[in-house]
Amino acid sequence: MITRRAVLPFALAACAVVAMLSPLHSAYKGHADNRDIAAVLSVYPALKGTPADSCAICHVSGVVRDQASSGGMRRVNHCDYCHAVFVRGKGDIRQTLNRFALDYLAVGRSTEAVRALASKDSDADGFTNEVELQKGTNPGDAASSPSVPLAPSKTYTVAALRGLAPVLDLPVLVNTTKSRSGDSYNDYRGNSLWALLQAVGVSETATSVDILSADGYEYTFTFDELKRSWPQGPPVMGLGKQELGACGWVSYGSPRLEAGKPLPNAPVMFVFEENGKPLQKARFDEATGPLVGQGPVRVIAPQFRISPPDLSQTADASCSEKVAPAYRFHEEYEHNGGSSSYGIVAVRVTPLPRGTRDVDWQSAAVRSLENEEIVFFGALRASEVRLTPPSVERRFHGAPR
Ligand code: HEC
Ligand code: HEC
Ligand SMILES: [Ca+2]
Ligand SMILES: [Ca+2]
Repeated sequence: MITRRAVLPFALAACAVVAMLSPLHSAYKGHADNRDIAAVLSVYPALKGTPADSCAICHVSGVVRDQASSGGMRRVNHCDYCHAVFVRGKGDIRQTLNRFALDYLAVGRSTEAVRALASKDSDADGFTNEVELQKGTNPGDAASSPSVPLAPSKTYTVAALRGLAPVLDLPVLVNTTKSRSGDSYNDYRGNSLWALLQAVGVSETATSVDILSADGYEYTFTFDELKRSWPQGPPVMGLGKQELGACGWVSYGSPRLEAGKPLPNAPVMFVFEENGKPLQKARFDEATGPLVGQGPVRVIAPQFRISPPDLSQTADASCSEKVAPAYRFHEEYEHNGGSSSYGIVAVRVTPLPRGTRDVDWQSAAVRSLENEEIVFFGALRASEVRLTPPSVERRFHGAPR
């Protein structure tokens, strides 16, 4: 599984320059090569931090095979779609391209290509590519255009959100692939995401959610995954710095760990406190680009398949020799660091109601972090608005504007 913390060094260097100019939300920066985003932004610099500044204007989301979900298929966001089809599936990258991207490829995949396509209507929805980029709709998807109404949305302050469902307090193992912060057993206070979605009011047609972070990271959970409380294994003690010195990679922040005793079952949670301390509010680090801090709300998703902590994928061979084989890096272990995303600003409940499109959560991302707000949009039940407690701050845009 892919984890996020590890940003490639050259991506870092490139981000530093951009971030100093403009510490805004922008296309996710975990990849070595962002030349296509750069081409779009060099023609439209004012669109930095808007929906045009995303891999999604060219790479599609879709449905992929997944034995674990009911029906054997799952709907995934554009990030996971490419990782499933192109990275893990070793398929053709062109399967991930929409009609705008195919035109862009055909005319040379360059800044010139973006210019040349300005007055073309690649997806034949009646709006030119340039108008769509400027209005924040997708130039490669006919279902997204300025004439399509926004999906229903409700905005909550984090404080109000917490009050919508019982607060849980659970120790969870977070196993990362190659994060510098290692693996951890911490106590988390938060709400079951499924309980929150019930309180927000999701429609019967909804099957999954995309969790959207301020830095453009997207992660999809199916409702089947959210409904469950997942069994966890007993903690594996003795893998910290105390015992293994520089090779130690596991932190034991929870005071409730007992060797041999399984951790309690846990659902996927929206979390606001770790080991008794509120999460530090995420912000964009002007020097490096990526988000610093995880709050005010992050996801903690327990492992869906129990596996013990394992060394980082990039750990030194000398460290591997010091630990039992079961705790050396195992590709096949579940690394739930990638599903436990943070700096959350929006939740897309999918599939969107027919004839509606994404709200612009990107342009609002920095403000959402500052104001501690989260917008839920997509397959929401309009009738639920009246049922929401009066303390809850909300807006509802269901109708065409
Ligand atoms: C303006 C359109 C556009 C945008 C924006 C865009 N891509 Fe692409 N991408 C393409 C095209 C076109 C290809 C080439 C496909 C081919 O080689 O046939 C491609 C190819 C790729 C490949 C395959 C390797 C390669 O470079 O050919 C990866 C990986 C990729 N894109 C990731 C991303 C990511 C991640 C983002 C967002 C940070 C992104 N792309 C944004 C159009 C785009
Ligand atoms: C069109 C293909 C494509 C899209 C879209 C795409 N990725 Fe990737 N992703 C890749 C490929 C290829 C790799 C492995 C090589 C690399 O890091 O460039 C990768 C690797 C990663 C990694 C691991 C980096 C590391 O150092 O191990 C993360 C994290 C990641 N992607 C997150 C995302 C997120 C978040 C999005 C959406 C905002 C996204 N990706 C969209 C193709 C894609
Ligand atoms: Ca169009
Ligand atoms: Ca369109």
